[in-house]
Amino acid sequence: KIPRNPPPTLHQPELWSDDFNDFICKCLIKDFELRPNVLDLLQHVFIKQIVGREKILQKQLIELIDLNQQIGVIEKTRHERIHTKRGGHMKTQTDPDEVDDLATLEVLDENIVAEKLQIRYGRDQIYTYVGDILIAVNPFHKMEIYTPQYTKMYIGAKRTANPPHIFAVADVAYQSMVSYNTDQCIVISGESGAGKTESAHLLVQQLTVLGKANNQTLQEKILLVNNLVEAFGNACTVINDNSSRFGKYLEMKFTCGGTVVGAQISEYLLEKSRVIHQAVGERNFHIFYYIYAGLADRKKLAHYKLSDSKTPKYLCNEHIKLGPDIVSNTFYKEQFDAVEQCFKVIGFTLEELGSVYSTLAAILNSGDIEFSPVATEHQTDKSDITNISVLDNVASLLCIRSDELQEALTSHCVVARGETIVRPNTVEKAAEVRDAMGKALYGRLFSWIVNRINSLLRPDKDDKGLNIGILDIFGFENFKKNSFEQLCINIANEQIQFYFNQHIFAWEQDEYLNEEVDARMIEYEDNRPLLDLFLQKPMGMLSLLDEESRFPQATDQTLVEKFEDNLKTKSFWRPKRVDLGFGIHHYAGKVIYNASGFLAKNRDMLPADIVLLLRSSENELTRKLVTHPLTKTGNLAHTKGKGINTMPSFLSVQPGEPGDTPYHPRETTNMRTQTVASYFRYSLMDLLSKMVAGQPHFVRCIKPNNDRQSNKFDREKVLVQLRYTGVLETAKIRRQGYSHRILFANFIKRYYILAFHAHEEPAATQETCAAIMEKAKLENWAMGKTKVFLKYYHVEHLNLMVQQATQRIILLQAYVRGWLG
Ligand code: AD9
Ligand code: MG
Repeated sequence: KIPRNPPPTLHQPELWSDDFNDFICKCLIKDFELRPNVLDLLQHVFIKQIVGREKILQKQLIELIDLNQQIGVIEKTRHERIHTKRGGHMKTQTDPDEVDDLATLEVLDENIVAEKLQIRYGRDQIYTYVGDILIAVNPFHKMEIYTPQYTKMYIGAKRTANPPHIFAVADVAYQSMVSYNTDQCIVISGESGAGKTESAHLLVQQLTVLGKANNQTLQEKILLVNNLVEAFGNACTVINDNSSRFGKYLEMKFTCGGTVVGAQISEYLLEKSRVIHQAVGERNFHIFYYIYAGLADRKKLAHYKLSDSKTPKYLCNEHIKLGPDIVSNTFYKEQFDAVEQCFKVIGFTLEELGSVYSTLAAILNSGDIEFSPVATEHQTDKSDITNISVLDNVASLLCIRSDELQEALTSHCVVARGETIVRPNTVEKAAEVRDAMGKALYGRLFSWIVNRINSLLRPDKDDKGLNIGILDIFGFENFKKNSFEQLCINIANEQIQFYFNQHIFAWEQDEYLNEEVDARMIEYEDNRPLLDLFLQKPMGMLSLLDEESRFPQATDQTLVEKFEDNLKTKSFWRPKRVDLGFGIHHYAGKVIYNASGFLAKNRDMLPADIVLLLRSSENELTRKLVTHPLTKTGNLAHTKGKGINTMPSFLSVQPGEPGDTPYHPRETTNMRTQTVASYFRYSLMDLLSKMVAGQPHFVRCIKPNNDRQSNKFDREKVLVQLRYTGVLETAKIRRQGYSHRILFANFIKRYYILAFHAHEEPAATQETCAAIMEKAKLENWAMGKTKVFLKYYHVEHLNLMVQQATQRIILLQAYVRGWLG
């Protein structure tokens, strides 16, 4: 029976009579816990019309309750179905070997963890959780778990409803972004060949679906970005056929409502030296082989001055004799077509494409320029070019004058007491200049492509929006011979490990103390001393390297001696009987480096004569690659003869200007002091600042064997990785710790509808939060002084409740609106 006295006004529910309130509550509370929201619903859409319509209202309410019950039944069946499905062929709850989450293990030790992973791996269950962290063991074979059905299965699903999966990580990041209105950051780590890049692709794939791009083309473009930059930035190494030779932070841009609207990439530290030299058993960047085969296929080799019978020097490697094979390689041809397609879809013009190919061809041709010594009356160290036709080819491809190129390669200008003197280059020096030009052109071309992609995929509106960043850097490397590149790569990994530790252990434990939450402290391996060893100023390794790079007389030998004199820690040592060798005990193991070439690689000079010449090119792209803002100030005389190691102007635009990367440190400081090490340090800091701004999610890739074999699980190899990545400690802290710490006000803002009326404004206190948690029937959470401490599954449960509540309200509202016509 409906009581009389309905509320006098829509917005004054406090004036509603208690018995009317009670009645509605009793009707509705019976079947679901949505009392406040259903009240709101009634209040907003049809209470006003109640007077005189009690009979109709009664009927309609009964219908509404009916509908509500039906939705409840549907939800219940859906849940049961999912569970039965998993019980059927994925999971039997009683199976003691079945652990989706290592943090739930009764007994935690490294052997048990490795064993569980091995059992799962044997069943092709490559993903396992450690609390909220995902472990991905490389399957080394194609798996049928990335199909559209799987995509669908993981959208908005409760984590425990499905087996662990990389798509679930994408989903959690996406849902957190939308729910909390905060940027997210997914950090993928693991050694070379562990599966980081593949994981990054899968994340982008799932996120584009979640972000429901309203136009197909944008979705397609974003999916192609990775393929394009990887054609230029990846190469075959002894460890991985598709090894990333640069670090990549891909940010997917969303509106506040969660629609994907663009993407931006930051690239870090491309291994340019690979252009001119590859270690035994390794290859140059993929694109060189692709373009060679692709152009051959189109009978365009001659147009780009490439031979179909003689392999360019930069592609010859003592142990891989590719020879003319490249030309007929079908895989390369297909890849070339695919890359060209990527360029076109993303929006590069045909003219730009032509310039990109010319630049690549120019680099390949330039490697074949040969020099021989010329003895003249006064000088014996002059050099000459022996194959002028090759020189002409390079000049024509770069649209510069051949005689000027010859001049710039075989001589250099020195400015002494205001006078410019031309000095000849020795054969060695000329070859160095040639190689420096090849490396610089390639490095700059790569940056230009990335910048161009960024300008083409920048979101239309300049609104703040939200983003999810995906970090995929080169993995930890330990080769037979490790050089400057490996040192930088490993420092970057050291930094990422530190960030992980900070998040998982340090900050979490600090917070328990501050908030007076009772939790046992977990010991972990802190790699801070190592980071200090590398990055500290002025006595860290990179600073010492920079200092030494400034002395013209310094040699790689004096550099290692400097290291030895200044780096007094047990993580650094000089191995006996290794010339120029030094050892570092990284978090991931001991690596012996060879300092040969460190100074030159760090200085990374491109002679000013070459820069000036390239700036005179008739090709717009070539000019762009070397245009430096210094020309605008007319300040070039200072650089003449000294070499320029600055970046091209398209990288130097101020933050916020369209078309370019947000910063460039090299422009702001004295050019002569700018080195690869200082730039590297800067980019590392920049990367970290981006990462720290978002809420992190971690994916830890594990390589199950060194032979790239599927179904082979090398327990020792996995144990080492588990040990150095701190998986065991992570499991412990995840089991007993609280991964989410939410300020009272934020917590209440998000979850109050689970326990309060929509119009209520409960105080931001411990009591309010506790009321919500109790209402949600959750246990094992903790209350701090200012924050609620939750385990990851609490958050999941709460979010699911909110989501269900909203969905149900939407359905009921639609229904009620239907009555109202
Ligand atoms: V490096 O540090 O860039 O050298 P990554 O990026 O960690 O390395 P990558 O993702 O390139 O490794 O994976 C190496 C190879 O493992 C791939 O080329 C695939 O052949 C294989 N792989 C990795 N993950 C998967 C997967 N989820 N399914 C199938 C995979 N194969
Ligand atoms: Mg990779």
